[in-house]
Amino acid sequence: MIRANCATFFTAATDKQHFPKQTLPEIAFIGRSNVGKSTLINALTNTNNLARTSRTPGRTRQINWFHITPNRGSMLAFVDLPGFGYAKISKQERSTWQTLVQNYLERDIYATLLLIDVRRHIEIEESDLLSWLSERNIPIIPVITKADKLSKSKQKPASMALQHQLNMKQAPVLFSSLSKEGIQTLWHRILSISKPNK
Ligand SMILES: Nc1nc2c(ncn2[C@@H]2O[C@H](COP(=O)(O)OP(=O)(O)OP(=O)(O)O)[C@@H](O)[C@H]2O)c(=O)[nH]1
Ligand SMILES: [Mg+2]
Repeated sequence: MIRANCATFFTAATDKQHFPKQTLPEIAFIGRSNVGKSTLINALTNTNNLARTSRTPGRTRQINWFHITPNRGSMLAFVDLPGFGYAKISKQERSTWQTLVQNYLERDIYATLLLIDVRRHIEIEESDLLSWLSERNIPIIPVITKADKLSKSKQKPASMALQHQLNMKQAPVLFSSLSKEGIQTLWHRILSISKPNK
């Protein structure tokens, strides 16, 4: 079984000046507000509150870096990004968010986990991100979150529909924080990321 032997908060930033120097391969958790990014970081590291989660969308307003030592492979950084698509914020806040995330996406990101709620599909924000990441050859692992919100019989069709939309060879990973399904599959996918030649 793959797990994190050690997982600690490293630093947070609300602007580019405070981004840490890149010392570890960074795995970025990206997705709509409230999709479950912080929850997934906690599930992968088997913690309850390493990353702060909330029922209120727009909880994570900064970028948070966590240092992770898996029991296999070398150290990684998990990077929890603030979510996009949250309607109830001011124009000012939205533009601050956009600048922050755009600046982050300029970094040398090792890989991304793109999270999509099982009840939704790819919208403009996700497809913009997908183009940005694939142009830069940044590997993307799609994750379907909140699998428990759909019955077992509806999960597979939802996953296939999303895979089709994404136009990817590998199926997205189905994750539920209640059942914890998907955690081992995700760890395997993270640790076996092969980087395309740049
Ligand atoms: N039922 C169910 N609820 C989940 C699951 N994952 C997350 N949630 C809930 O969804 C809400 C949002 O989770 P977060 O992890 O805070 O979401 P986030 O993507 O980090 O949100 P922002 O920081 O606002 O961008 C919380 O109430 C979680 O408990 C899941 O797999 N199943
Ligand atoms: Mg969050």
